[in-house]
Amino acid sequence: MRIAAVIFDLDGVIVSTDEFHYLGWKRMADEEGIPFDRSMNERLRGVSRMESLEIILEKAGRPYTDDEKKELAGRKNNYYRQLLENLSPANILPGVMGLLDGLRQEGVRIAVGSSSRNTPVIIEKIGLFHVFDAIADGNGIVNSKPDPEVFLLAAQKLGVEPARCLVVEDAEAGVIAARAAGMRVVAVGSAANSPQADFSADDLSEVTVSDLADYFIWEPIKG
Ligand code: B16
Ligand code: MG
Repeated sequence: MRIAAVIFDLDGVIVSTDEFHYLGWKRMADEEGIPFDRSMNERLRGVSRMESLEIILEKAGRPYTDDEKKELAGRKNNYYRQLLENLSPANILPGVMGLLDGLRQEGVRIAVGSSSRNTPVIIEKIGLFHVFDAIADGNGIVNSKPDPEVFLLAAQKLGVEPARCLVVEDAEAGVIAARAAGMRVVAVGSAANSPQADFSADDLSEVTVSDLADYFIWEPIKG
């Protein structure tokens, strides 16, 4: 199947906000006396805010009420938003701009597919708002990755059938979501070498449009 669009995950693919998520959760967990470390954090990649909290609370010494859970998730989000304050185009990860430019030159449509409800503020701060043809994020979906909903929404917004979309992901949950959407997958970072990925790399500085052309055939949608 010929590829007409590439859908990029945000945290961990376009920008390293994954580290800020970790620091926000870690601060909240420390305050609550809940054990939390970087290996547990790996399970939160691509997973929604409330589902992430439930994973952290597996290690809590007591049950939390729904109101308490809302407060904990809100507190973490405030810490996270403070860390986002200083985000700028300098935080765009290596290789991203070159790949976006190369895809544009091929006439391939580009989108963001992220579980994050903070996607609009992040894309604005890194100066890429004008660059994407569509943005699908946690504000527009009910089910987060590994459910395919966010990627199917991105494809719909792009006007491209799912089988002609390629997803770039750093989370195993995102790789599974992309496959469930019937899309091809490039896996980077933590998801590199995922058995379900079509192509893997440590990061996007190692991936050019011509590297991908050995695996995927570009065919822009006309009009
Ligand atoms: P928020 P992605 C995901 O973004 C993150 O990987 C995940 O760690 C986070 O919990 C989720 O967004 C929700 O984020 O709290 O900002 O709504 O990787 O799908 O771009
Ligand atoms: Mg991610």
